[in-house]
Amino acid sequence: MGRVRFRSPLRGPWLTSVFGAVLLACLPLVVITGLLDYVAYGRGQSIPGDVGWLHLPIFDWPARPSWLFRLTQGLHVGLGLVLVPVVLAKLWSVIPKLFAWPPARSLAQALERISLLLLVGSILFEIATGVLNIQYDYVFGFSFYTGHYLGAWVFIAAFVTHVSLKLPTMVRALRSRSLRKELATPLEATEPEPRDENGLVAEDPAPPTLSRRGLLGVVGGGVLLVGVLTAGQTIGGPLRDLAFLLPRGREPGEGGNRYPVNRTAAAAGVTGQATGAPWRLKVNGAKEFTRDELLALPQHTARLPIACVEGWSTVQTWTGVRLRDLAALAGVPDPGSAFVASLERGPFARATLNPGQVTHPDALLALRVNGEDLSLDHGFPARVIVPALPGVHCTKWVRSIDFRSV
Ligand SMILES: Nc1nc2c(c(=O)[nH]1)N[C@H]1C(S)=C(S)[C@@H](COP(=O)(O)O)O[C@H]1N2
Ligand SMILES: [Mo]
Repeated sequence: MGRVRFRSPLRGPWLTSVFGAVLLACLPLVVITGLLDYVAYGRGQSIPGDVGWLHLPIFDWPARPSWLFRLTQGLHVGLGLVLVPVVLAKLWSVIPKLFAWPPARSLAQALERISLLLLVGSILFEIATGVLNIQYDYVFGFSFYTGHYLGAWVFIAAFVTHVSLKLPTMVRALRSRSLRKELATPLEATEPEPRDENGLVAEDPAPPTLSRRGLLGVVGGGVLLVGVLTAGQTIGGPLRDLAFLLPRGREPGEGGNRYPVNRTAAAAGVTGQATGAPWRLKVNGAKEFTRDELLALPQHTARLPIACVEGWSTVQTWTGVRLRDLAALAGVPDPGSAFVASLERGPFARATLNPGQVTHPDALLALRVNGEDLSLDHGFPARVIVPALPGVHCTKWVRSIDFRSV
C-alpha cells in the first residue's frame, strides 16, 4: 500500500495554530481544576485510590465558600466537554503528521514523535474515561479515579513538552494570516496556505468544499452544541432534560426530593427494612440514636450544593443535626475528624471529614430536605451534607459516625 495522502486544502500551520491557541488557553484550566478536585477528595479515603508518590501536596480542602467544589468540578467537566470538538478538529488538522514516514530522521525528531503519541493517546484516554464515567457506572477494569489521574500526569508531561517545542511555530503561524480576514473569506476565495517545512499543507490540495471560516464555524457550533447539552447538568430546570450526559442525574424524586439521584437505594442494595424502625445511628461506638431522637435534637437548616464528580450539581435546602453538636453529645467537644460509614457496602460507603468540614456550622447529618423527610433514594434515614464537600463523600444511609478530637 502506498502512502496515505491527505488532500484537504484547509490544512496548514495557521489553522492548526488557531485550534492550538484555543487549547493552550483552556486546557490548563481543565487540568488545574481536575487536580484541585483530586485534592478536594482528600487522602486516605477509599475514593480516590492510592496513587503512590504521584499524590499532590495535600492541603485540607476548605468548607468555605460552599460552592467551591461545585465551581472546580463544574469547570473541569464542563470545559473538558465543550473542548472536545476543538481537540478533534486539532487532531484532524495534524493528521498527516501522525502518518509521516519514516517515523524519525533524528533523535530529536524521534523524541518529538514519542511525546506526540503520548499527547494524543493521553488526551483521548482522558476524554474517553471522563465521558464514560459520566455516562455509566464502573465500566472500567480499573478505578476511574486512579486511571484518570495517572492519565492526567501523562498528559501534563506531554503537553508541557509539546508546548515548549511548538510555541514559536504557533506564534509565527498565527501571525501569518489575519483571523478577521479569514472570517471574511468565502469558499470561492479559499486558497491553501503556502507550503512550508511543517508538512501540514497538502502537496496536491483538492479544491475546497468548505471555507476556513466555514470550518471554524462548524467547530464553534460543535462547542456551542455540547455547551447547551451540558449546561443543564449544573443549571437544572428544563435544561436538565437536554443534558444528554446525565443518565443518573435526571429527577426521579417527588416533591422536596425532586432532584438528581446519583445511585438509587436499589442499586446500592439498601432496603426499607434496614432503614426502618430498628435503624439506629451509632456515634463513637457508644451512643445510639433513633431517628426520632435525632429529630428531637436542635435542628439546623442550610442551603447547600451537592456537586458530583460525574459533572452534575444541584442546590437544595437541608435540615438536620449539626455534626459538631453530635460530636459534643458523644463527648468530643473539639472534633478534628469524622469517619462516616453507610449501611451499604461498596466504594461510596465510607468517608473521612477534615476539621473544617466537621466543625462548619452548616455541616449536617441531614434528616430532611426542602421541608420533607429524605426519600430512601436520597439517603433516608440520614445523610451527610457539608459545604464544599465532594458529592461522593456526602454519605447516604449513614449507619455510624466516629468523631476524633484534634
Ligand atoms: N452510601 C452512599 N452514599 C452516597 C452515594 C452512594 O452510592 N452510596 N453516592 C454519592 C455520590 S457519588 C453523590 S454525587 C451523592 C449524590 O446524592 P443524591 O443521590 O442524594 O443526589 O451521594 C453520595 N453518597
Ligand atoms: Mo457523585
